Amino acid sequence: MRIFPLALAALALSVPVTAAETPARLTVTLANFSFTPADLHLHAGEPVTIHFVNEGSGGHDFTAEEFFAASTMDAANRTRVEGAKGRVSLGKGESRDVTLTPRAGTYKVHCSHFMHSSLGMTGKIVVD
Ligand SMILES: [Cu+2]
Repeated sequence: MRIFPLALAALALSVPVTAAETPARLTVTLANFSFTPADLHLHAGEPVTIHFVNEGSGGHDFTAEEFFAASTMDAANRTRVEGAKGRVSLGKGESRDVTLTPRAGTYKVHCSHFMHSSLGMTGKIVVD
């Protein structure tokens, strides 16, 4: 019966990983005055959930009109990015998840609050 634990281990390894069907998940932190990470690298056609969290002392947003317009998402997620505005607005301490499927391209990101982009709230998204 010494082979039995090995057989069990082999069985465990062969079980399909169901997590592959759930979207990849990443976090973008908004702060005074930065996005972390500032540059996102996503895979075209692969669903992803982006968890936006505002750790700043006031409101910030993640504005990427072209990125959100080019991405595929359902109506609920489209609402979370304020439709055509393509923006995730968060008050101090707020967070929001957006699930979408990105399209290939390079997109600019900024915070639309007055002066925030000049203070460092810019970034980019590369999808390939
Ligand atoms: Cu800001």
